[in-house]
Amino acid sequence: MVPTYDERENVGPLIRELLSMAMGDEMHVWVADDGSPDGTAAAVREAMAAFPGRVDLLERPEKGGRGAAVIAAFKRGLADPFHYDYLFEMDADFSHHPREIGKFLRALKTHDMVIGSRYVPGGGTSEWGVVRAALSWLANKYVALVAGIPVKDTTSGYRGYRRAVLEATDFDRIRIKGYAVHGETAYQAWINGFQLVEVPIHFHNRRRAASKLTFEEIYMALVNFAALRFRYGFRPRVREVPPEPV
Ligand SMILES: Nc1nc2c(ncn2[C@@H]2O[C@H](COP(=O)(O)OP(=O)(O)O)[C@@H](O)[C@H]2O)c(=O)[nH]1
Ligand SMILES: [Mg+2]
Repeated sequence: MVPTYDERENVGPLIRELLSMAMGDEMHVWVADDGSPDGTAAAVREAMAAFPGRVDLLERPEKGGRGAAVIAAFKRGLADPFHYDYLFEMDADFSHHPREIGKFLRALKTHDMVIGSRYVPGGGTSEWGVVRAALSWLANKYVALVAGIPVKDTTSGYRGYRRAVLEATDFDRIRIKGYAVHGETAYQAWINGFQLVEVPIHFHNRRRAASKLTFEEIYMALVNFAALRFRYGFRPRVREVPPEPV
């Protein structure tokens, strides 16, 4: 699942890289575009013609937030007759590199949910200013503190899930729309007793410098994280049946 807003230059190359990986035609790419004015959807349609049956485009009428776009895509992906075993989400601008997918898949053999983490050994960020790096680090410390979730990079948007994790996720309870959705989906997975693991990734700002993060989103995120424990409960459920390795 790749959320896009004004990613015309990136989305075609990303789809090509993803679909040229070793998984054969077992892998499909779903793009959730929010009516990008730059014509991202047209670039996706070109890719759909080049890779018939392997690319899907979910068009939403207006910019409604990264998190909401991915949720819409997950709902569609779960309902798809292909019955995907694993679902992933990643940014379109090559900040999240497709070559990491193999590592995610290996981790999904033994865990329910994998988060590409900048804050475990081997992970990191490049081309980030001091302010951006400090903000991200602080945000993650804050989430760990107020929500108690045992993950170092809760705000990372590069992730893989076993379908059971997303099937158990109550998407309609998530009221926030932007980047903070990451924190809430991870919290729900943890509360539901699923096993989370982090694998190191490097977050690159290579292809486009401008971020779409706004101050309103940051503020809303802080409020939302603080409320998680009260809305969902304090302690994770212990799952009665340990997860079957898939
Ligand atoms: N569909 C959709 N995608 C979005 C929206 N906002 C951001 N994105 C996408 O979410 C991903 C991350 O956004 P980006 O601005 O690169 O964030 P950053 O790199 O974390 O600062 C990119 O693929 C964007 O195109 C949105 O409102 N709707
Ligand atoms: Mg980016």
